[in-house]
Amino acid sequence: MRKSRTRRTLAALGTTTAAMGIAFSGLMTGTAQAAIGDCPSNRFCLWQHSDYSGRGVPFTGRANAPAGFNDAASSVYNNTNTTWCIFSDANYGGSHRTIGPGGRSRDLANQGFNDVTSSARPC
Ligand SMILES: [Ca+2]
Repeated sequence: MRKSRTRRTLAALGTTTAAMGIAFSGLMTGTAQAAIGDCPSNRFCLWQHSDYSGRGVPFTGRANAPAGFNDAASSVYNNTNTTWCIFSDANYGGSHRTIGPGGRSRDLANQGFNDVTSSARPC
């Protein structure tokens, strides 16, 4: 029950921010209980900590990391049908890692990319 209410909240946030033209669709809520299932369909999601925990940020399109989230991502789930890349620098610069459709990493340290991501986009 609690989870479905959270999903509706996320959907509402996504609609609001999309109308403003922001590429990431609002912050996922319930940070203490964040989970991979909180990543909405057709979103590319980053989390502050490993195992899809801590603050989560769902992207709808290319964007730099939002305020307070630069060099913070420790896990990732690509809940889209498109390959995405995460970059070590803003504006899709520096080194990158590729996450295929449906791909995930529960700990970006395994890819040598913990607390590194500064931007993300389909690639
Ligand atoms: Ca982190």
